[in-house]
Amino acid sequence: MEISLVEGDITTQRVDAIVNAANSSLLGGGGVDGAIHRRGGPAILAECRALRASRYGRGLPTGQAVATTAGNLPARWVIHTVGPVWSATEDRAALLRDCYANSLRVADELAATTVAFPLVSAGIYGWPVDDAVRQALTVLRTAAPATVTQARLVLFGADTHRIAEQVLAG
Ligand code: AR6
Repeated sequence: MEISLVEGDITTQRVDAIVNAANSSLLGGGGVDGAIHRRGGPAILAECRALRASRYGRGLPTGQAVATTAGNLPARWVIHTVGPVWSATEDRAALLRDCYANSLRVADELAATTVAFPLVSAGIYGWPVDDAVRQALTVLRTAAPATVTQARLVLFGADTHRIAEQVLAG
């Protein structure tokens, strides 16, 4: 799988699936989640509500992923995942890696070939940007998905993009 880093807004990416850094409620929020629902329109929220009324009555657990339509976005699907909140005292990195691994698994189930990821947990959930990039790359570099051939990590803002490039370069 080819991995690329781009600076930009995930809602404008022309890929099969974009990943949303959601919360367990699946009912929207700020950051990437807010932007996706705003630009994608009400069809996304309608499918999220249906998921809450069926498979995910208690919400989507941290580390898991589920797909909906992408509504009016250029992508075909939104894959919602829930990152862990950063903790200085507890190592939650395995849950953060689960977000990437499970999102890729869902993308494969959809037969997607191109997927764009935001830097899950690195905004409102407080994860340090450099380590968030490291965890993302750890999964993306070792993954061997069936249909996904391109993974794009979309970094919001020049500073975040620069840090990600440094981590990628090792
Ligand atoms: N495109 C790409 N990246 C973005 C965009 C965008 N349009 N907007 C923000 N980012 P966050 P989290 C970056 O806060 O930390 C929501 O309320 C941002 O700069 O979106 O997982 C949810 O409902 C940061 O680098 O997600 C949850 O309650 C990264 O995306 C909670 O926030 C992730 O920041 C999830 O927090």
